[in-house]
Amino acid sequence: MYIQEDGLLLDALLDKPTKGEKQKKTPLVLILHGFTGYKEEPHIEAVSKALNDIGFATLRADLYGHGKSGGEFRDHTLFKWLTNALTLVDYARALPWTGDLYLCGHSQGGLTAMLAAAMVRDRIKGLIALSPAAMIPEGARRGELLGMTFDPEHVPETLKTWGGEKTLDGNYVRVAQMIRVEDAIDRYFGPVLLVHGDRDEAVPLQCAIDAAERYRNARLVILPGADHCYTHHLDSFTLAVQEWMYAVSGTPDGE
Ligand code: FER
Repeated sequence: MYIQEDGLLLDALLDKPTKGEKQKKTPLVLILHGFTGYKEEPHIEAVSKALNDIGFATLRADLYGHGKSGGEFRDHTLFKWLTNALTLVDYARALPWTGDLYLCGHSQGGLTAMLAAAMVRDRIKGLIALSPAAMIPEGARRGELLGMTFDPEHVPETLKTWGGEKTLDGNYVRVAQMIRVEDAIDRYFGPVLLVHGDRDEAVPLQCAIDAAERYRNARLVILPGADHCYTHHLDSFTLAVQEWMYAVSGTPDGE
């Protein structure tokens, strides 16, 4: 299924709960993948299924320049991902059967969800930030991204991703330099779950610790031994999400 944003096609998957069709309205969680990620990654599929299993519908989409959606990887920016998130929120809200809406994102998608939550705070019931890459804006201002350094006052035309396999336009950096994560955190008052592995090789655990401290109503779950995508810890990861969802939403499947 494709969701249109102006001329852009976003390839999306909408999954209904495996049980809990009793109630009139079904709560829905929008799930955003990370940098170079896509909606069928194991940890994205795992959290989607875990939510479906306890009565939540999920909407996953490949974001600009990723997966099977439109746009080139090199041209993606956090601004573009943010407008994608707003489009997806509007799409979910317009479905006739949707009840409460939640935002969930992993890494750069987690940062995007944090920014979007501040913008649609009146429209969502909760925020789940998974290994959120909240250091990207400050890294862009300092000239430290993707394991390399550059002059932040003279942003390079292009940057290479870690292995050098992908090219990213300098506009990615210029956009990231404009974003203030603290402002987004301060503008969101609702409940937040942060999940982060203490063996994350891509995003420092400190990102989740700092965010959890600054949010008014946050719970932080640190997964011992887990890497950036919870490779060998998918069960403890999804259990943490389910437990928080039960606590925040009551029991959508009526149990
Ligand atoms: C970086 C570290 C991590 C970075 C991006 C990420 C653009 C994002 C990771 C992810 O979304 O999984 O330096 O620079």
